[in-house]
Amino acid sequence: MIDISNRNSINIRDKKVTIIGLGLSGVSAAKLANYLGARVFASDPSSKFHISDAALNLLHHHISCETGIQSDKIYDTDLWIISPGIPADAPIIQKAKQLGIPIVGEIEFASWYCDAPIIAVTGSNGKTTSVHILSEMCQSDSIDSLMAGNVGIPFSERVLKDLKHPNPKRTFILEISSFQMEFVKHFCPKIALYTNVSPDHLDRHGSMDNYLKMKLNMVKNMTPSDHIVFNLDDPKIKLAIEGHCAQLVPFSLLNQGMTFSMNSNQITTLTGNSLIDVNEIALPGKHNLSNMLGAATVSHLMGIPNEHISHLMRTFTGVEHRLENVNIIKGVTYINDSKATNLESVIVAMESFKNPIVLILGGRNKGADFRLLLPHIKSSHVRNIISYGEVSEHILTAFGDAVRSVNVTDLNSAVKIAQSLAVPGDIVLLSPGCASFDQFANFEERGLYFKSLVKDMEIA
Ligand code: UMA
Ligand code: ADP
Repeated sequence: MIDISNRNSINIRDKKVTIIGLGLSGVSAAKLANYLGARVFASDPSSKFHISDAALNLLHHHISCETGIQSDKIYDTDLWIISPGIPADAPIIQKAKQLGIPIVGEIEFASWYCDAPIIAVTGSNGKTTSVHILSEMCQSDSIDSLMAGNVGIPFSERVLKDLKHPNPKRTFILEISSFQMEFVKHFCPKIALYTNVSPDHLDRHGSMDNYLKMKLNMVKNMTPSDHIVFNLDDPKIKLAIEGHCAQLVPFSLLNQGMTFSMNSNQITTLTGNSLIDVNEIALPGKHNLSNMLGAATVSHLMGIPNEHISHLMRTFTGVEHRLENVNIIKGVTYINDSKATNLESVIVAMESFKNPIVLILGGRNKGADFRLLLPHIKSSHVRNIISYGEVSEHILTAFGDAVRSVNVTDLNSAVKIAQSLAVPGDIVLLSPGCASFDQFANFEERGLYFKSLVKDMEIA
């Protein structure tokens, strides 16, 4: 077995390394391990086309693979690198543990070969938006920032590129999910950013405590010279990081005395000067204002000038599938918020609009209690709810007679009903509050399908 107890002396050359899962993370980790001289074997029980295709790709790099089965060859190894989709309680992991095989996640593995500073962003919502803002905000003459991680670009892929073509200005901006922090040993960002924590992925982690524990693994190796930037308005985060040895730097929409504070319509600096008028910020919603403050606080720590921070706030218009304005048809505005896969993001979406909303919820439930939406539905401008997919019956039961709701089988029918219910001035909001996997490969496919349905309306 490889001794991974000391990061600086880990050596995988000529060692047997098994990659579990041949998705994005697995393929990139396999290529990185192969480049570093390990004898790599990759395994994925799926025989889906993209997995066979990934295996072919690896075979071109002389990396051996198996797909469609998972043989005992996976246990003949010195190290396991696992993909984030594989839960820690999977039987194969239990067996590997019994055999004493060291197991690390893909982010942990890649971090062994990265000496560039890492800014790691996590939270239940706002991660992707924040890493996109940060990767632009933190560009300067001396910093070449690059995003990776849960945002869809494996960290291993980026690290391998930098090993081949070193860049002394590199800073990594990593989006980190709770899944990616299940097998962490040495991973240590220079700055960690916590956006918020609300119940999510409870089907995977079992309880809120476990979910939070995974989120905290991200900072477990940080020292007093590192910084944790956190949302002071989120009591769970505040409590969870209290007493951590790293320097704690809060941001807040509600409290004064922050690096950047809210003063009526202005964001002001510590010295009381105005950074920007809130009305000049391009992204809608209070939640995005919070994301901006978090990113600005991190950027300040990185030495980015205030003029550059405020410029970014003025010009950053958002990320696809997050409150994305698709089109206005016959006076009705269609919004694609397909990335809203938990209730917290549905709540902020509902609260971002002042016009009547026809809300489309649906997909695969991740263990959420939809009754928690009721007070927010009442206090926002939601007029109708259409639910579709696997969760639709569950939603109908949860809401009872409390709101006007209809349930249908699929998104196509949901959009048709929404179109018939909406009148000029209304907003049709796809903010599903669930995973997409019952009817789509991922939230992107769901969002693109929604946009194609809206496009068809333009033509009709
Ligand atoms: N697999 C097994 N055994 C299992 C489960 C899965 O072998 O028990 C195999 C599957 O057959 C599949 C492969 O593992 O072929 C897929 O691996 P994966 O699910 O870990 O997915 P990747 O393609 O490696 O993508 C992962 C992240 N996916 C997940 O965490 C589920 C991507 O985040 C991330 O962008 C990518 O790594 C690069 O870092 C996606 C995501 O949905 C966007 N994340 C969740 C979220 O944001 O809510 C956490
Ligand atoms: P993540 O990567 O954490 O899923 P995204 O930036 O992709 O976060 O946004 C996902 C969903 O959450 C979108 O619907 C978005 O409108 C909403 N959202 C973004 N930032 C926040 C926040 N700070 N608090 C609550 N919801 C948010």
